[in-house]
Amino acid sequence: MKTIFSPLHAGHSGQMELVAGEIVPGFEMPSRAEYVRARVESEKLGPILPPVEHDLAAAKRVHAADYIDFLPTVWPEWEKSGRGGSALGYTWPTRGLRADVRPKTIDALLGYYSFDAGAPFVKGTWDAIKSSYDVALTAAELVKGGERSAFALCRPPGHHAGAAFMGGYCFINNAAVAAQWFRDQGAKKVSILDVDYHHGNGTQEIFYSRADVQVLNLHGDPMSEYPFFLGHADERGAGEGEGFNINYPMPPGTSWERWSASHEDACAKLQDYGPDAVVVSLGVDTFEKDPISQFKLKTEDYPKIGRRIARLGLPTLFVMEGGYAVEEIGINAVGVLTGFEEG
Ligand code: SP5
Ligand code: ZN
Repeated sequence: MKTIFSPLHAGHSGQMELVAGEIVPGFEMPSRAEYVRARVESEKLGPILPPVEHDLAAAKRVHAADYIDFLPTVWPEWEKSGRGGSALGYTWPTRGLRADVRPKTIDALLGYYSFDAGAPFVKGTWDAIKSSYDVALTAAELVKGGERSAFALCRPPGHHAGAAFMGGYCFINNAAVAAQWFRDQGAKKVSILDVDYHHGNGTQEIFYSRADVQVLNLHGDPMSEYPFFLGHADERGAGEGEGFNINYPMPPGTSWERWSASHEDACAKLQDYGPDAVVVSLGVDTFEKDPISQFKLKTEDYPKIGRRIARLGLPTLFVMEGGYAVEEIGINAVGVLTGFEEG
């Protein structure tokens, strides 16, 4: 399996985040991608190739054009206003406030285009976002070109980013971009299988009213887990999309037995749907030692995930999402991929 990777991810570093009432260095750090890249090499998964640059048209197929155009302006505007640190909003247009009027200042716009304070910008953030997008599209092109699978080693991740908002370490929804790109290239149906510990609220929002992209999400129950306000089992899609969004919220402490039963059910529903391609939102923050998560998957479980996905027998694009136990992130993520290759 080929891996697409860009060193430009590393410019997105040193950003701060709010955890338990304190501002701390972000869990979503450059070493994550470097550990995965190193493991791809040491396991000899296959060649590691740079991305091809793309314009932003494919991003605007799933995101609002004004949102995408805003992203490269964030850091220059932040600097112009005399700040350093991390560019973050602090006011959001929640219930009772107006989201239909686009404000003008950088602080207001950061709030307008986000759902939390979890997607900070620093100087190199836009270049990292753009490289992550290019990584996803370049890997998707390999699959479209006839490869059985490809690995988009994206950083920053994407599945919390919605049509017009960032959050949860995510800016452009790489998996959603790739799924839409497959559709635009002639795939009739695409499935997104999101195995990240957190609910992929952005992916769900983007495809919620559509029957041509099935979205299956396995995650910590939002009653007690981030992102809290989406991801319940009764969210099944709307209108034509009714029945094509499927959520598997699971309680804290979930281990392989329960998780794999949900995964089995998701894979059966995916197979019934019969897509032309599968996009896997590959987070490994389900790991027992993950510092921000509550599931109990073990290193030995990850190859089993890959083997099960391989049994679907479909062209498969793996897109890197979360995973914060940095020492093990490479072992676990590449474990899924080597399991897939064996399966
Ligand atoms: C892509 C992805 O995995 N995004 C996850 C964003 C999670 N943001 C919320 C982090 C909350 C951290 N709570 C820490 C509790 C530590 N005991
Ligand atoms: Zn996650």
